[in-house]
Amino acid sequence: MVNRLQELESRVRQDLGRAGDLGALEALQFKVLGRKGELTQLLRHLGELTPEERPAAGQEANRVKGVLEKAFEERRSQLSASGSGPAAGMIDWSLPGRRGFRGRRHPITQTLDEVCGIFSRLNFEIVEGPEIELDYYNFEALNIPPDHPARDMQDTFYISEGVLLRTQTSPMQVRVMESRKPPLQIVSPGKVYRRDSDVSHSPMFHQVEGLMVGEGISFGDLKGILTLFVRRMFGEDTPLRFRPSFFPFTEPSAEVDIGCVLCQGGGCRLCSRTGWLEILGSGMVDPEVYRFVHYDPEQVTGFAFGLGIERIAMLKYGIDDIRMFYENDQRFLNQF
Ligand code: 2NL
Repeated sequence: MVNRLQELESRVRQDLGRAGDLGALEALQFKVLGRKGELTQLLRHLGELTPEERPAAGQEANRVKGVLEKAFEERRSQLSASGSGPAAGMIDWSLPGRRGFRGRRHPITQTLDEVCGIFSRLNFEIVEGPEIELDYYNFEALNIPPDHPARDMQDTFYISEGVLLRTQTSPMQVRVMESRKPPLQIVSPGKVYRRDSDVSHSPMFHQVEGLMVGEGISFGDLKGILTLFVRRMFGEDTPLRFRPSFFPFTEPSAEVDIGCVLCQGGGCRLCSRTGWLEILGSGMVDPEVYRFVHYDPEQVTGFAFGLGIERIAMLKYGIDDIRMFYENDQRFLNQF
């Protein structure tokens, strides 16, 4: 037994010298000192020895185990120091590296930036303002009467008496008119809030409103600017129409429809068989609104418009549930 232990010791010492990297060293250590290794196998036979032989063999086994463990440690630090890196031989340098991944803008942000970009290139200035607004700027100055359904607790998030989450971005435009003299050419993008929730309505959504005020601004200017916008946003050949409508803050008012993106005007479920899709509301600013900001309606005229970004993005990308935008599912977001 003592002989076999010493044979093992000298053979392993030779093998140690030949182990050229940490991987080989690890394998050798496992083969010799592992749970089913050679030394362990030898020790199994200790029990078969006579009581006289046993102490010497046991002592020798402990010695060999100790010196081999030390020898493995020494060889390990030798190999680590001479290799290239802290775990030389343990790293497979041929493995491909991890790919860095690049983030992207949310589809709503992309659409918002695209809309603002179009108006920006038409000389509109981008203005942003508070999401918590006064009833005065959100409703009163926009000629929305106290008994108007939009003012109902059912439709608006009130914070306290006279303070609310804005339901449109027009209050910022009122603030700008209040603080500057005409002419004015602005768009105000941002988040707005309404108590509404289904596949096409979310309690928070994004809006862009625009306003152009000055001497001699006409309905023709409204039609020209909005036609340019629709063509740049949806394509040069997009059919569009101006349809009479009503808003408390504009007179006359018009909604803009584009030919249905799904059926090209044939009639389908998306366009309720009309062949048309409403994409924005607009009109000539009501003289009542000018009273609140001390503009003279005899001197200046102008037009305004408002559009919902989620709706535009849904039509542009063919998305049928608004909630997809807010779930942050990577499989959805990575498509944009
Ligand atoms: C819609 C309709 C609209 C306006 C917004 C506006 C702003 C001022 C004065 C007058 Cl300061 N009007 N904004 C005008 C017409 C329509 O939005 O359907 N929005 C989603």
